[in-house]
Amino acid sequence: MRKYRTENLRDVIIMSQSGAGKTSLAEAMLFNAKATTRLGKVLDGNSVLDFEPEEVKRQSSIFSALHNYKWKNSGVIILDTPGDTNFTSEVILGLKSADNALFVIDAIDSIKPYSENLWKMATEEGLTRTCFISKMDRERANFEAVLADITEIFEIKPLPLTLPIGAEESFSGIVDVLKKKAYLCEKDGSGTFKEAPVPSDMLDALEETYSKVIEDLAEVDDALMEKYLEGTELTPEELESALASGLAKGLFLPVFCGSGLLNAGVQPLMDFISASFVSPDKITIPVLTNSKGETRELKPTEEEVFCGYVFKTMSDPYTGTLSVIRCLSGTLSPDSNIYNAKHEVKERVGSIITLEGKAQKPLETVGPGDIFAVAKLKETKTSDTLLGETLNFTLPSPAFPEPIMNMAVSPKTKADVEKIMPAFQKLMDEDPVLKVHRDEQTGEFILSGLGQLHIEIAVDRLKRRFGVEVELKTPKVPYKETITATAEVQGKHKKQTGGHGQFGDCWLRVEPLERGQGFEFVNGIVGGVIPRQYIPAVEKGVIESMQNGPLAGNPVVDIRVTVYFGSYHDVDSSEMAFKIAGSLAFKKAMEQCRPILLEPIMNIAVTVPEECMGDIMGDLNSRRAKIEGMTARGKYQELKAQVPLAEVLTYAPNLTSITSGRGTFTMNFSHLDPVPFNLQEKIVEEAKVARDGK
Ligand SMILES: Nc1nc2c(ncn2[C@@H]2O[C@H](COP(=O)(O)OP(=O)(O)OP(=O)(O)O)[C@@H](O)[C@H]2O)c(=O)[nH]1
Ligand SMILES: [Mg+2]
Repeated sequence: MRKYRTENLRDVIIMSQSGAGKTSLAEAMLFNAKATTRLGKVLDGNSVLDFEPEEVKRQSSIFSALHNYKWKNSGVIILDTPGDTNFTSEVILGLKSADNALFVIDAIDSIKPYSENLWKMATEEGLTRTCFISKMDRERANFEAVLADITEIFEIKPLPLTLPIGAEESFSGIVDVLKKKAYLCEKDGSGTFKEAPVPSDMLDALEETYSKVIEDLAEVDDALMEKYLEGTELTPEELESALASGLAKGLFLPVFCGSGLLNAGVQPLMDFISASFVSPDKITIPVLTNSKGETRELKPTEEEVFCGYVFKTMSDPYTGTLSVIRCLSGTLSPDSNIYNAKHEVKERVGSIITLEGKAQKPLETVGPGDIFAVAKLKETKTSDTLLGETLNFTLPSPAFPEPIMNMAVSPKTKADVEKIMPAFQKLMDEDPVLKVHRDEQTGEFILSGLGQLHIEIAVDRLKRRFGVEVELKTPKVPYKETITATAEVQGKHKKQTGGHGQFGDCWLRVEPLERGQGFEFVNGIVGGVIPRQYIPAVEKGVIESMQNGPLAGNPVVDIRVTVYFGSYHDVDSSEMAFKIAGSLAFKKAMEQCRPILLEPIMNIAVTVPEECMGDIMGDLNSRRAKIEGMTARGKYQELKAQVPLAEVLTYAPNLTSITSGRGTFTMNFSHLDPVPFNLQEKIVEEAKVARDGK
């Protein structure tokens, strides 16, 4: 038996910028439906949705969290998502689990840039969209201003279905526009309300809104429009069906209002979710494809082959790894086999559980629209497609943003060094945007994420979940060294006191090459003054010394080394002796070749709203950037520049603050350039201090 039938299910993702009141609203919905026994509060740390220690500490969501409730014959599964830009991947993946998006916009801050981005994502994903304007009880709450922003920024007609009675301190309830009734709400969080006459000062506004809403609803359907134009009243059934159909087509944005914290104005939204949100049997499942480019279409029915999408992976300290899955078609029961179409392996399903915040409860059978978790799948990762038959067809995977913030992480103890890579692997399984690699030159582990907070949270989890402690540092710049003059020098290694001696003697010419040419070794020996078998040893000596340049210990590049003269000893010469001679000669030559430091120059492309362009240019100029050009992209401008890596190691938080989160950038390596002399002196000095300190 399934918990809810497909047509009665509603899968809802709650999304918007941070702090708008998503979790508080979700808590109120759960409480009203008696899915929880008390109204959880984010600030009190007792929200069932913000249950992870990192979330309690920050009083804000970091991970998407699931719960469900029953309301008027329908089962509603909600996914509360974090509104911080650092945790965008939770939303990108969450969008794959839901059919309906609930935007929570607060009546003070209205629509910030990140909500605008999220709006685009939900629209592209084809979810229905509804809005709840929260915090009507707070100072400076302005319902009308949010409606205006919806029209302008979301570019959709708002359809206010409830209006607030009063605002700020005097907020006392809501008016249901279609029913033309007022409800006064208790402010004790209990969710109780009583019907009251519509306040006289709201009658005009109500009539005006009512006519607009009816007109917008009539536009959904030609037959309705005809009736409306004839002046015939539309029946409640007609209005309800027009609401559902207009919502599904995205013709308008139904708007509710109230306070999540006070649990006021929430029930009309819950009624609407049950009555009008799209159920999982009405959706079109994205077309599945295989490696040959063949396609397969599935229907969202129980009779269809099972198809599930893994939109979340959690490592639970008790259950182990949990794969959280949205069922799109077919059914699945405990103790069965499924096929991972991405990795082409069979997986064994043990028990099937539902997640209610952090609580887990067993489920019998799951079908279309159900969201459930399965423990200990061996090969399954986030974004995989699971099928009921051995078929290699997969659902499209979403694109994730590239991580742009890099930090060096150094393990605190030796034990931590060994645990670090497996622990990172688990973190990356949970969050597909996080990346870790080891920089070959500097030897540092580099952790990359979307911003400072993303990385800090990953490090917190590394410690709490896997007991690995690390320190965060700004990554080192992988400088290189090269030369600007030619030198010819001798390197002689001679130890001939008693017994078998050592003798190697070579003359090297060391010359600069063009940028990017790397390293060339030339054998210019004539007449066998150094026997052929010792030449590779000389080269080896040079290459070894090149790893540790004379200025700051960086690799030396763009040089040609010619061995053109030398001498040997019949008995005492050896490969080792010539290697040492080669190394000695090279080091001596470097002193005479006027070495310089080279730094990586990056291509950077920054996309920002037009009005931020001046600040962005000014900032980049102060970072020694060379601006290359600008192109318009809608309301945004893309600026291309070349900038030294040293200046943009921590560019991400800076860009976020200049553009209030609306800017994005990408960056890749372009070439090496000499470091300006004054900076070179500083870097050389710092390297010397670091070397002497060791
Ligand atoms: N007065 C008032 N405060 C609210 C309301 N809703 C939320 N808050 C407060 O606003 C803050 C943020 O609320 P959350 O529910 O955590 O917001 P969120 O959208 O889940 O935020 P993120 O998880 O960071 O994306 C908390 O301090 C809440 O107590 C409301 O309707 N009225
Ligand atoms: Mg939250």
